[in-house]
Amino acid sequence: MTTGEPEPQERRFDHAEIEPAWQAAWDDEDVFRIDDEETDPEYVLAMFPYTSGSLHMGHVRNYTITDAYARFERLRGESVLHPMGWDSFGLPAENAAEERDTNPREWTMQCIDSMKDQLGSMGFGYDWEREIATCDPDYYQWNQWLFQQFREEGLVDRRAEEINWCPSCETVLADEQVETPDGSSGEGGVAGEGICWRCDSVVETRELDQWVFTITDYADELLEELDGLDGWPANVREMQRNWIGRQEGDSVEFDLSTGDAVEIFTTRLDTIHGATFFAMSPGHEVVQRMAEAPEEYPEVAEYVERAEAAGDDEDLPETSGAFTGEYAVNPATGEEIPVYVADYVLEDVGTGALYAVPAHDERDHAFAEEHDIPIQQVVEPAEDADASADEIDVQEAAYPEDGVLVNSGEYDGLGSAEAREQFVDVFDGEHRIEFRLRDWLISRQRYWGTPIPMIDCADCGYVPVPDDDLPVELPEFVHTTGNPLDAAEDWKQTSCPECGGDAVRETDTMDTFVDSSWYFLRYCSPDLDDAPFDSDRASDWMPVDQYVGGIEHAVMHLLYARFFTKVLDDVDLLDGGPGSDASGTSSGPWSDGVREPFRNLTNQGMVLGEDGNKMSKSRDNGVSPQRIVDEYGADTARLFIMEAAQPEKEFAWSPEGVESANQFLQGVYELATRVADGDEFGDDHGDVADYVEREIDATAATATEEYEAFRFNHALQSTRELVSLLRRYADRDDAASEPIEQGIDVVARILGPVAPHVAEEIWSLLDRDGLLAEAEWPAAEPPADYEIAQRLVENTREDVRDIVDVADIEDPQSITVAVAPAWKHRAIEIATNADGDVVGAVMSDEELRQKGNEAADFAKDLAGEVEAIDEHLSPDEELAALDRAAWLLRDEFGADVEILHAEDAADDLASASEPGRPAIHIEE
Ligand code: ANZ
Ligand code: ZN
Repeated sequence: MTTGEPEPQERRFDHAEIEPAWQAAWDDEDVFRIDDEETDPEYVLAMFPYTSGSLHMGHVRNYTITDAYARFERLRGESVLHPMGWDSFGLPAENAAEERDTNPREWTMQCIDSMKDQLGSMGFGYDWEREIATCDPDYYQWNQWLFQQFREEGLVDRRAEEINWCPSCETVLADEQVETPDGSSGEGGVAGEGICWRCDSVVETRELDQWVFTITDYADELLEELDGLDGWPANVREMQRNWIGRQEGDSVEFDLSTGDAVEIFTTRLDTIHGATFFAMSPGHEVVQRMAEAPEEYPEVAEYVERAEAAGDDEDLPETSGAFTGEYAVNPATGEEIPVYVADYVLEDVGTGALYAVPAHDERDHAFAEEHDIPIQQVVEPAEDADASADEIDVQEAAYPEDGVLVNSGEYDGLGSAEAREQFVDVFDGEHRIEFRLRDWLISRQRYWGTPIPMIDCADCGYVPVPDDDLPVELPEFVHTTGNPLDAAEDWKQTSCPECGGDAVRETDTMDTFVDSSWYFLRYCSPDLDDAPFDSDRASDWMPVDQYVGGIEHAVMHLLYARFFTKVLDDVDLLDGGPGSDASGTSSGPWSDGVREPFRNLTNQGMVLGEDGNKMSKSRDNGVSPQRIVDEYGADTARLFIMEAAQPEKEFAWSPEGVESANQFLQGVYELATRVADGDEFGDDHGDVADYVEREIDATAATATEEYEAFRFNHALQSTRELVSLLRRYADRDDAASEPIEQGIDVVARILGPVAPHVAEEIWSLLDRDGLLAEAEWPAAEPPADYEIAQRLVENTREDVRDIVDVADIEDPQSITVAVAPAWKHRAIEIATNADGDVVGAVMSDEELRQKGNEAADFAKDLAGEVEAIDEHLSPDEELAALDRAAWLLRDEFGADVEILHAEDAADDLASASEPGRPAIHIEE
């Protein structure tokens, strides 16, 4: 059988040859193009890349996932929208332009060219007709137009905002662009200490007039509709929930000895009798006024100065603060309590002022201990609480739970919740819902972004640029230390659209998160020149069915995109979702129209370096995708990545893993060439062939299920198992070509989404019609009784191994396997249906009673384990399953194998057999 076999060399594929060839073939056939007329295609989207110039492994992983899924859906007959574009505005382009003496546009365009090549060489299939770049005026004019829509809708504001200022980038940073020195983001923003996400400089605060989108108008809906996003990871929803940070509480006024009435916000109005001090943030206006009178308030002035400088050179401890010398009257007790300025009171949370109850709040407790302030308990555990009243010592630690009021005068004995409800009225307060979410500050004092389309006129104030004058295009780039738009004098000077007088253009550009908040809509109609997108088509094609990208976008990008989608619905650019659906949310967010952009979300895990650390330049543990493609080909890289872990999990790069992926693909290819050569195999279709064919069907079924669930690695694992079975089978003397060809055909189609070039190559070796990329997914019915038969075979093989082991058999000559007699099957049937008296039920059967003691003993055994009895096959089915698998035993032990019905076996063997557990006899 091995005569005339070609040299192994010739049976390997050359990735450098086949990959570009198949990429060109897909292109020629427009495989990835989707027609505008298509209705509701499967929308598969990867977060578009920032145009840095080179793809890293994180990109490759992200895009392999969506490409594999898109190809899978296409094979299943879906029309699939899988577009790609460029998040191409942003500061790095400006920095690069400075360093390289070029301009941001040129640099960005070069980056796009090169990244597009790299994506192409990975074999990713996009509809390039739909390519967009956010730095293209055809794109960003719609940012400007949408800005005007938002303004007319009352969602744009210009106000003095305390901002994070990076002195080295000379730009405002969003809170999320300010990182804590340990690398986490979103915590170092205004009033915290933090460093710039790009350059690591220490961030300062400044006050500046800024443009904002009032996203807080949508806070409630953004929060509520998270519940309906059940295709999103729970942790992302939780992060959004925390970011929005809804708090329900009350505000109450306290009179201060300064003469001010200061409003506080509390979620625990029930504890008001226990307030032992009052605290305000360093930025609170009353405190600021004190700080401006250092002769009167020297400690306040000094502390405020320290707090404002904090982060520059020193960090303030959590419990830092200063006594103001003033007192506040507690409206509940009439008592005077000392007023402090304290850093733990945040300026932009609530009202920036609070009454503190050290007995029931941990931060207040820590502060009270530090400053020797009394601690007064006013809540004790309710009777049904986990803790009992005498276990609680509030001098030691705060008791923060709800409970029953004590030391609260006439209100003693009242429950916390009732107390809160009554106290709002009693203390003339107001019930309030507060959000942590701030309005979205979109102003950036940088060049490489969308110019905000406003004109500043001395007489008319800020006037919008009329739609007809859009886009406001960026002027030529100039090298300067500050904002290049400020230096572009000719561009800046313009006339007022209202009065015609001299006026200047706004020189702020938009946060690039604006660009990415609606790009998924532009893909629906990328060339439209009279609207940002075709509303009908977008309403039909949206939401994105599968959105895949990094967890670093879990909060801002996803929240902003959700906000945009809701506003676009409200201004009738999209066609109503649940928010405009009178029947409310009971029908879920997807029932009708589009008010949420992303139905299913996957955050791919990190690709770590070989050393298990995050890949980074400084660690020098990065692996360049280009190098892997050059050495092994895109398919190998893609397969390795998809086999390494489920999409959400991180994994470490492994050269052995890459090697193994490559060998696997070469092995499949080699087997395919043997089938294609045609003369090697016979056509004798025996039991073994049946076994192989069942495995092929089972693998197709598993792959379908696992691909659907985004567990590509599981699908690939069973494909590997099938391939090794096919190879073992192919090496047998009695191998028939049909099952092998069928197996390779199915393997090619399962591998198609992940290793598309090799799969095409095999497809053409098998002489199939057309491109695999446009073929059909294999039928995925698992064979009848597959799992139970499989379990029987596995258990039997395991038992044989045990016997060989225990009996110390060196060279087994024959193995006899006897399946249980029909009567035992019958007994089990009766036993599982009996209620209560198992032995009675079994023995009342005429046929079984004739078996006498043997049946009685078996029935007794059954009685003890009737609950644990597994589903099992009939004797004939058991025999057939074992017959099909007999060759596995034969191969493994080099022995003759005989599978018998109990009725045909020796007595002792027959009586030892049980359904699901055949008896085994081994001869040496
Ligand atoms: C009195 C009180 C008593 C509070 C008590 C709590 C427990 P969480 O922790 O999410 O429930 N707060 C109000 N404004 C603040 C600000 N600007 N900076 C920092 N903390 C502020 O948050 C609600 C509580 O945070 C509020 O309820 C307030 O303290 C504090 F036993 O008021 B509480
Ligand atoms: Zn004017």
